[in-house]
This record gives sequence, C-alpha cells and structure tokens, in this order.
Amino acid sequence: MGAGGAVTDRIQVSGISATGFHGVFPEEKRDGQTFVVDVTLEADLTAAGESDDLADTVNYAEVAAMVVARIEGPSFDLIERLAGVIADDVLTSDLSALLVDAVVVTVHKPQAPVGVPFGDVTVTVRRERPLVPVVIALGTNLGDRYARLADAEDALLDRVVTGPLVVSDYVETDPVGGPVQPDYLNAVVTGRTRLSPARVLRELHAIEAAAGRVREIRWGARTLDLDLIQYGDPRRDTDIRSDREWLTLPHPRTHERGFVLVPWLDADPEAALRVGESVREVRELVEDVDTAGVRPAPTCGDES
Ligand code: A4P
Ligand code: MG
Repeated sequence: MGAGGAVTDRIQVSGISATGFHGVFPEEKRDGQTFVVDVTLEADLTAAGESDDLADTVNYAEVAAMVVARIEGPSFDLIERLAGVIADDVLTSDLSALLVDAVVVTVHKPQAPVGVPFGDVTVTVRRERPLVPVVIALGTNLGDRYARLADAEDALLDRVVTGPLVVSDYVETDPVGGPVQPDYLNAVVTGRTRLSPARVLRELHAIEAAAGRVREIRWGARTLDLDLIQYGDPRRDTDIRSDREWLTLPHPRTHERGFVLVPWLDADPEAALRVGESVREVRELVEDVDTAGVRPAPTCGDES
C-alpha cells in the first residue's frame, strides 16, 4: 500500500444549486443559468462517530454555503475552472483542516448551450491536499527496541510519508512519568504527507497496533508509541492547531520533553515549534529543558 491507502469515510452534499454567469458565450455571462454542484469530502469520521460532536466533523451547511458563493461569484469561462476553484476553497478552508484528505467536485450545467437535445453536462475534479511537513516522535521500551524503531520507520514511509524520511539519531532516555519502567529508545522523524492530521493519527495507531501496542496504563511501558508532534510549518503560519482531546496539535508536552526535542533538533537543526502564541526555535528550547536523562543510544542493536 502506498502512503495513505484506501479511504473509506465520506461526506457527500449533492444538488447544491444556484444561478451563475459562467460560460464562454456573451449571453451566458449576461443572462446566467442554473449550476448544480455535488461535493464529496473524503474525510476521517472516526472521532465524530464516537463523540457525536459537530466539532469533530465537517459542517456540510458551511460547505454548501461556500459552493453557492462561488457559483454566484465572478464568472469563469469554463466549468472545469469553477469545479477546481470550489475544490480548492473547500480543501483549504478551516473546515477541512483536521479531517479532509481529498475533495471531489462535480459541476452540472443542465442548461448549457449544446445545440442539440441533451440531458446534462458535468465536469468532475478531485483534489488532494498538498504535501505538508510533519514531525513524528517514536518511543519504545519493551522488546527489541531497535527492530521496533526500524519497522516503524518502514511503516511510516509506506503509509504516511511521501518522499524522503529524515530519521534522527536514536537516543536512550530515562522514563518520564508513569510507573517504574525500562529505559526508552526515542527518535524523531520528519517528512511530508498528503494525509490529513486525523488520517495520520489513525495510521500511527494502526502502526502501533501492528507492533503489539496495548493501551493499559497511561505513560506506562509500551512496545511502540508514535506521537504526531507537529503538522505544517509554524514559521509560515501553516501549522494546524487543535485542542481536541483525541488530537491535540502541536503535541502539548513537546516543549518540555528532552526525549523529543533532542532527537528533533538532530533531524532538523532549523526546527521550530509553536508554544502557546509564539514560535520558538527547537535549538533554544533544548537549552531550557533538563536533558540529563537523554544520552546517545548504544550502537549495539541486537536486543532479541
Ligand atoms: N492524542 C492527542 N493528541 C495526539 C497527538 N498529537 N499525537 C491522543 C498522538 N496522540 C495524540 O495516547 C493517548 C491519546 O492521545 C490517544 O488516544 C490519542 O488519540 P496514547 O499513545 O494512547 O497514550 P500515551 O502515549 O500513554 O499518552 P500520552 O499522553 O500520549 O503520553 P505521551 O505524551 O506520548 O508520553 N519517557 C521517555 N523517556 N520516552 C518516551 O517516549 N513517552 C511517554 C508517553 C511517557 N514517558 C516517556 C515517553
Ligand atoms: Mg502517545
């Protein structure tokens, strides 16, 4: 399976209809005609299915309003263009930020000047998210830790990251929080993804499960922990922020954790993290945290 694999959840709004002035003929631009639009959002609806909370899904009424604004807005010659612009509007809106992986838009022009009797003319476009930088932290303190991290890197390349994956040096770290437990092997990877943040999280959970992760005690020992640290670029103000409990972005404890900051800086010396309202250099954050419990990992990798 390539990065992403099959998407199963969808929200569809069809038959959104309004009068617009799109077309190449002067009378189309003057008189207008009815355009009908169908929008399908490929989105991860796992959280909404569990929470029953509108904040965990995409409000289709707002999507429909966005579509009507474009139909009624400045005229285009081609419905290909209208469809493309609507798809981009939906994909780049705040509504889509957390959940939407791709948008399919069909524009119908049932009164088009075709010259012969006909039923309908439609154009359909599909747009995916652009590639966005992601930072993922890896941790393990049970079993063959080196093999777990190597397998996780392969799985991330297969399912989440498109293009190169930059992997930090591994660090061995004293456990922070939780019960008495073995030392961790931690690493941070950076790369780019086309998946939505929600979809990335779902893939991380699937990779953890495949590594035999059992969620019993919070902050307890685990075969593999994958945390989505940051999605997007805070320096360009394109990072996605979320205060949802099931997906908090950026990961709320990153700025105080040597076991994340030290390997992150290694993977990306220019790294920056949003902390509250400000954007901080990871290089500076590392200087402010206690890194006594973080040391280079022994190179010997055989723990089987
Ligand atoms: N969740 C919310 N936001 C995110 C996000 N950005 N990335 C939710 C990943 N998950 C996120 O996570 C609990 C819930 O957080 C999930 O349902 C997810 O939807 P979990 O992985 O099941 O549980 P956890 O990891 O025990 O809890 P938590 O709060 O994520 O702990 P942390 O912050 O991951 O810390 N010490 C060392 N030295 N090295 C470590 O790697 N790791 C931890 C875990 C503690 N101490 C450690 C280390
Ligand atoms: Mg976790």
